[in-house]
Amino acid sequence: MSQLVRYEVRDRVAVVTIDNPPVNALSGGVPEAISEAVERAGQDPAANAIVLIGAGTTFIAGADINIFKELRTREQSIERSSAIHARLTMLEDASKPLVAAIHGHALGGGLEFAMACHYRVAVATARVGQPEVHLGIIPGAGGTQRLPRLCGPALALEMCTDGRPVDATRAREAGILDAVIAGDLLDGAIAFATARAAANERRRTRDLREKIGDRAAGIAACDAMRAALGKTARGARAPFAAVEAIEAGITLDFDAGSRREMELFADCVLSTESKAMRHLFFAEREVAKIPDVPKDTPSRKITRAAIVGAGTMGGGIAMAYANAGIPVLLKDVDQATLDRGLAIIRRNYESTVSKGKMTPEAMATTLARITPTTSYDGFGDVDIAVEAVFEHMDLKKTTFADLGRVTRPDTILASNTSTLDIDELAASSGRPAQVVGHHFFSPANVMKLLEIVRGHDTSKDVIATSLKLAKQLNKVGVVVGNCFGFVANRMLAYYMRESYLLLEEGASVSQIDNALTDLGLPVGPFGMQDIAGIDVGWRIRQHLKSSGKTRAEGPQSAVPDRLYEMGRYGQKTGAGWYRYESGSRTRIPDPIVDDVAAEEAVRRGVTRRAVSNEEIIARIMTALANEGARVLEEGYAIRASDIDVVYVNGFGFPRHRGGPMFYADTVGLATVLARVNEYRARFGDYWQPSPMLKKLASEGRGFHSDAE
Ligand code: T1G
Repeated sequence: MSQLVRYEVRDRVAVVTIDNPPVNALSGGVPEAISEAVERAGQDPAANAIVLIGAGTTFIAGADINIFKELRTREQSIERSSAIHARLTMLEDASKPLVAAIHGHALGGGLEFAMACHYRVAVATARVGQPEVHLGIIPGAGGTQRLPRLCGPALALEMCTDGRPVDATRAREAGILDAVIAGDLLDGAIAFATARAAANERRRTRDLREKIGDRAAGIAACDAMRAALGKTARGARAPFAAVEAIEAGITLDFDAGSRREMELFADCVLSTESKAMRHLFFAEREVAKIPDVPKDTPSRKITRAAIVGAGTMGGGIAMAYANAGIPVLLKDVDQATLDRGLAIIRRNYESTVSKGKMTPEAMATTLARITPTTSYDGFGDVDIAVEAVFEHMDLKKTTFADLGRVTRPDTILASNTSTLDIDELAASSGRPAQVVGHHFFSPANVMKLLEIVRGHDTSKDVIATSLKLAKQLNKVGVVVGNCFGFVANRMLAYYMRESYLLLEEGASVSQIDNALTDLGLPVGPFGMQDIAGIDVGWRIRQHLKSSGKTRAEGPQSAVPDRLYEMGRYGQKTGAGWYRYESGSRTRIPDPIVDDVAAEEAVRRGVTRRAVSNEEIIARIMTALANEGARVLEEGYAIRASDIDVVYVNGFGFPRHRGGPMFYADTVGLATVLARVNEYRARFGDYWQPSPMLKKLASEGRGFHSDAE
């Protein structure tokens, strides 16, 4: 018997334990060893029943995602799926009651193995799910056929299209689980299995059809889900494939439905969409690995925090801490400013409660964790103090000098600056080793990204603590270097430069935004700036101008500054790149902006022309990739995949495109380089190919050379 699966008989029940740390993935050899053990139990006179259980922290977290890169052809994928389907059918045909005992997670292939068992029991903290769409695939081992047989089409459609796991209570109520075990899981499972054996009961999931119910109603549920996905999937294909497979389970028999699932799975697993999303799965785990900050670097526990600045960002950050259960002081200069900030926080929670995503009790408890103050009293007791005042260097330096004075010597001092020099702030605190950038993205209580900006003297334990804190705040922490705009905003400047120039050349605001939303972004460059505020960008440009710098080389379009001078700051002033009816966030194209763009084109001697959506995407994505290559070669990002994680979690870059660097690989770096050179010839020398881009293109490699 392989080391990956253990076999023993306890109380006349064969216990088959999967032991493939860290998450009992169905890596090579595991499915085979499970079948062998179940077969052995079938012939073992000492056993009346069988329990399948996971060692360590979880049941089975699914197929080993690494294996998918071995799949090259549709036929190969279907052949592999057929083998796993046959294996699960064999389990289902076991001659003795087979019970899956679930703790931690039963995800993807893990839940599929459990559903091929005759019964499923779990501890109350267990979660079960089909998260395959997060990898750009669908369940490939019968999940789309067995799940609706256990819980009905509606929940199966929900679970297979949003990929979120459900908790044990809901799974029990829905019929996915047969029992929730209060005490020891294995003892409970053995007792459950023994009772089934005594009653000579075995139930094959594939034989069940009752829960599938009325065929027409099932098809209608599929159509309704397709309609809903039309609004939410933003171009991803896998959720639609999951609906199609479930529909096959409703309209066809088990074998035909399974066949359809295998075909749809094969199409998905070979797609660029799936490669992009699998890339991100591992990329979001790689970000926590910092070459010179080993996993065992001591980190501190963050139990109390303080935020300076109760504006949009400060308020959102305070909510992120309070949501994570961490009491937080929220300071601002005077009561009126504080009250304005608190009112926004309260409104945000009330809106969450009104959507049924939070109970009024939870809102009260969470709000109580936020203590407003106009003084530094209590700052001596906090483990971290976050500065979130106006993006103005002198104001921030004063704040850091204060924080260096009022907090404990070991308190971490973090700045939410989105562009300014962390080392300059660190110097003013008097203890640079404790200073780090924690750049949140607006709205800070929602956006997943936390850019952890490492200063020259930031200590390793502050970095290790920041990474752990990011997880505690339910964020994805990415460690980046200290250059102007760090990674996210430094590259964004090129994204915006090309957007402004394309506007002057003849594209419209909505054409450019629609081209990016068609690619899968939640909002285009202009819609995004209207949310963040045109005044924020203006202030950063003024700061740079004061030191003779610009955010990106090349022509600086005056259009955004002119909108600022016209008082058009975006949603907050009812007009920006778009105009907005009072109280509405619906973007209405405004010809005034096109007029300003046309005037600036004349002023810069630009001939306006029709611009295609293809050119818009090519220019913007090429600018992002080229600047991303510079960020990498200058060492401000550790890996290209870190940049992808930054853009996916900070700006909603579509996951099914993998991020700007992965996207560039799918275009091909030779093409990206050719485009840089084409634009240099057409627009000017400010288009300079990065040496890394040239090198990789000449070697026929990608930014993720180890990628599939
Ligand atoms: N395959 C390979 N490696 C995996 C893995 C998997 N399924 N799941 C986790 N790992 C690695 C991960 O990269 C990390 O490695 C370590 O385990 C710990 O993970 C046939 C086709 C279970 C909720 O999508 O959601 O089944 O960085 O940091 O926070 O139809 O892991 O340490 O080197 O995430 O405690 C479907 C994926 C597969 C679940 C635990 N299953 N995993 O979270 O740990 S497709 C999934 C998770 C499939 C079938 C289909 C989470 C977790 P390293 P971690 P965690």
